[in-house]
Amino acid sequence: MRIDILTLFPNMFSGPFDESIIKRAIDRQLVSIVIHNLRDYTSDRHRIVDDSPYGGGPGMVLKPEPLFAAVEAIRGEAQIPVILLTPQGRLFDQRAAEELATYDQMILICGHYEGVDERVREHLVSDEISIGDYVLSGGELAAMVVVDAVVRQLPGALGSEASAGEDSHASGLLEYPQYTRPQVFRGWGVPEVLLSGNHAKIARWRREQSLLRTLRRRPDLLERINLTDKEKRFLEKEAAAGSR
Ligand code: 9D3
Repeated sequence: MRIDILTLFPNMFSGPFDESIIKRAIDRQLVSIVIHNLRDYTSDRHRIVDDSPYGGGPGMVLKPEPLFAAVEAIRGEAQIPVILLTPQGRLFDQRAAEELATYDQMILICGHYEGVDERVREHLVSDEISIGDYVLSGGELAAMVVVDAVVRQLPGALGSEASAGEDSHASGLLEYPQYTRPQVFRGWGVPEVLLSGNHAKIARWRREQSLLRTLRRRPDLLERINLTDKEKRFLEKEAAAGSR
């Protein structure tokens, strides 16, 4: 996979992509990530990328020319998804990450200022993504979140220790509690079942803990997954107990 990122702040991307899973994926040539400074695609003496909004109002708007020039230079004649990171986009979730992971190439545009010229949305962009309902200063951090979530889906990115399908959000449930040594820390012990060596019992306990945690913290997630009848009865019993 190849990911091109268009930004006014290319320096923001040094660091996050140089560590851990993304670095390994780059080293293994599962992905190549190319950061482009939008200013390099201007053609005026002052390298201007933004201007005040027609009709008046506060702030600045990203001009269309550098964005069109950059996208056209990258894609040539090919049809490649062009994704704008914007607070007005569709909410990014695990399903969206899995969908983007099927692409061979994509171009991410990081917005800034009050926004981008609407003609960019209408005639250049194929998809708009937001990473959540909070205000960021620009699309750069959102692009890094998207890249991280997508790259770890690529076959081979996680190495032998784990597979992306085991992620809690891939199962649709929150993760069960984890413990490691020491067995007693400041007087706090570890659940007996985890020390029992009874793997069937441990698996059952973990599944119940995942279900309980999801019920209590993210009941919205339960509506989107398939539970066995036994699991449904367990949760109904717990939901009734919890409301007492
Ligand atoms: C002045 C009105 N603002 C809307 C609340 C405009 C505005 C705010 C923040 C315009 C751009 C931005 C910068 N944010 C992003 O570019 C962005 C973003 C976000 O702020 N939250 C969640 N996801 C994303 S993706 C890109």
